[in-house]
Amino acid sequence: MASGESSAATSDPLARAAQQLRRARSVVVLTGAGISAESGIPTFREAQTGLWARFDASELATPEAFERDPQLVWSWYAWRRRLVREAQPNPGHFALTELETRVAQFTLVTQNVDGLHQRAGNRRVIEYHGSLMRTLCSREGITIADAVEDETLPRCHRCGAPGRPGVVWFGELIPAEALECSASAARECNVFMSVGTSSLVYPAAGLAEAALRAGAYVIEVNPAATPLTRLADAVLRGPSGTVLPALLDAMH
Ligand code: BV8
Repeated sequence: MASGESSAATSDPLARAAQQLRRARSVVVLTGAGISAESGIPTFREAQTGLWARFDASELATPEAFERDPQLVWSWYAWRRRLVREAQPNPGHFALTELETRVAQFTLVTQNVDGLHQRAGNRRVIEYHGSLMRTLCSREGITIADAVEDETLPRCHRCGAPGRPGVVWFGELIPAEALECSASAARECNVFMSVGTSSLVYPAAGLAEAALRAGAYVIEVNPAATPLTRLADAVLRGPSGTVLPALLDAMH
């Protein structure tokens, strides 16, 4: 039943969502940049700050941008790594760590590359778009370093090609294991919760649709509407740092 925002909810959507989570054997949570916003990390589509304000993130996060100016793209990621190092997980992250202990089969699929879910203590995290914390050879794909913050463009010790962050850029394929594990978890879950994502980027945004088709109860947590809102069974309109702890409290 698609209750979404249009129909007045017959009961409090948070209470309904908590009831579904209490009963669920299998839960999938998909997170986006919004869950890290309250940790001080700008979301992907918000205007970037400072030096990077004049750049569009979705332009920089491409193989073409790296090909054109590897130093510029490398500097952008070095800046983001410094932001992430200075950031702390927020109550929204910790609520998902708590949720993982309450659910028999819990899968956290994150589009974020900041590693904050792991720092908050979640164990089963699928990094759908890779991670800032790895540096790869741009030619061979092997890992050549960890989260280097130095602005100097690193070079592969084997072939001399420029180093690149271990993230998935637009136009690049999602790592096969992440793709398959997330898709099967979405098809098999009782509850699918989408948190802090604009639901614009595919194939990640398709996971909620796959869960819906398989009969899952879909919850959306976001202060704003997204293309998923009208399809969701429960829409929890607010910041995840407030909504998720309240949801865990309501599950008692
Ligand atoms: C693929 C890693 C097969 C890097 C990212 C043309 C050519 C090629 C591909 C395409 C094409 N047209 C379409 C595509 C497919 C493309 C795509 O979907 N494009 C979109 C823009 C239409 N997808 C791909 O390319 C994917 N690969 O399809 O391969 C293929 C290959 C070749 C050709 C065709 C197909 C790969 C996509 C991965 C890209 N990499 N990130 C990096 O981080 O630098 S995606 C990027 O967007 C971010 O990682 C982010 O995860 C993702 C989604 O953004 P969100 O997380 O949702 O963040 P956003 O800012 O958008 O929204 C924040 C939300 O939070 C908002 O809703 C806001 O309301 C909310 N919020 C704010 N505050 C809070 C909050 N919520 C809760 N609490 C708060 N306090």
